[in-house]
Amino acid sequence: MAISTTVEQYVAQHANSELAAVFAAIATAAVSIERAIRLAGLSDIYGAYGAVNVQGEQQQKLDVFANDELIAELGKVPSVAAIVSEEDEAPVAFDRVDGRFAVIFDPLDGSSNIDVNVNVGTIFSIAAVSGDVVTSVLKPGTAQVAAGYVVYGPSCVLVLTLGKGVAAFTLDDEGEFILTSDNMTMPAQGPYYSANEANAASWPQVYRDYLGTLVDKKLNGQAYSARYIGSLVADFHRTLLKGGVFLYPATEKQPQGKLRLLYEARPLAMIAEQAGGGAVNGATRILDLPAEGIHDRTALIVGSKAEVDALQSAVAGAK
Ligand code: AHM
Ligand code: MG
Repeated sequence: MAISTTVEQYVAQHANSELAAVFAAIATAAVSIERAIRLAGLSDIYGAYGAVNVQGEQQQKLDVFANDELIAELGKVPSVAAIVSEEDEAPVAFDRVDGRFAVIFDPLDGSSNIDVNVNVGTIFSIAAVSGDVVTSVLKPGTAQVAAGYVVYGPSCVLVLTLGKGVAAFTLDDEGEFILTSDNMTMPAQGPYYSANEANAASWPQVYRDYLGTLVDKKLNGQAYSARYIGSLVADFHRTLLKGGVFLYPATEKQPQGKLRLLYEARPLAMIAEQAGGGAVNGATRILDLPAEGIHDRTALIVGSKAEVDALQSAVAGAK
């Protein structure tokens, strides 16, 4: 029988034991979150928590549960200096001499799908901390030490990059994430585009033209189908495996874009690039974008190289 590798073992082999402990904590929290989601209908954990988070959004009970689990597990790891969460206005800093990482996360992404038994996820980025926590986590995405996500779906899968390729782990019946794909690569082009087309009338014109190009098979003759789940992790995971492009451009209502730079766009951009794809905000590579605040938003176009490059050229040409 083949010997199975857990996520903690993989990170210890490919990086170091301090980072492995951080991933072990994320995996432990993910096991609890996965169980709470899977059994949600049998407990009183669906629905609104009754509070509004820093984004002005209604927190769901499962959002709060996921956030608490991650903070509790990461709080036990000596090398974690601080955490930054979508659900908390300010970083939570742990006063530790050994603290050298900040873990930045969206504890449960896909709010609109939480109550309807559709895939949701946890997205995270790990940054090195030296000195001030906020200054450390605002550094461009190229400075990320590692990034990953967990998709809670028919299978529960954790995908990560340590800056050298992308690997996936599947949750087994014993509560361990076991390596199931090493060296994942994103197809170079097609066959899906993924966007909330209800917003198309308020996108910049160049995005409407770009989508027309895809629909008319004018990008290397490739035929496209539409796929949009409305959970970023699930839409990204499909794009990683099958290829194509996910786009959430700026809208009139959200001129900065909707998705969050630090804990949605940056980690997924790092994974996309490590898998051979790309991620831009339109004209600029996501990983090069500066951040002003921990909850900054951005437009996000992420996916296969052919589609992302074509979009970036179209935006540059439209200026
Ligand atoms: P959330 O962090 O409140 O869940 O919002 C982010 C989600 C993403 O998962 C998804 O890509 C996007 O919002 C969907 O937005 P929309 O419903 O506007 O299409
Ligand atoms: Mg989110």
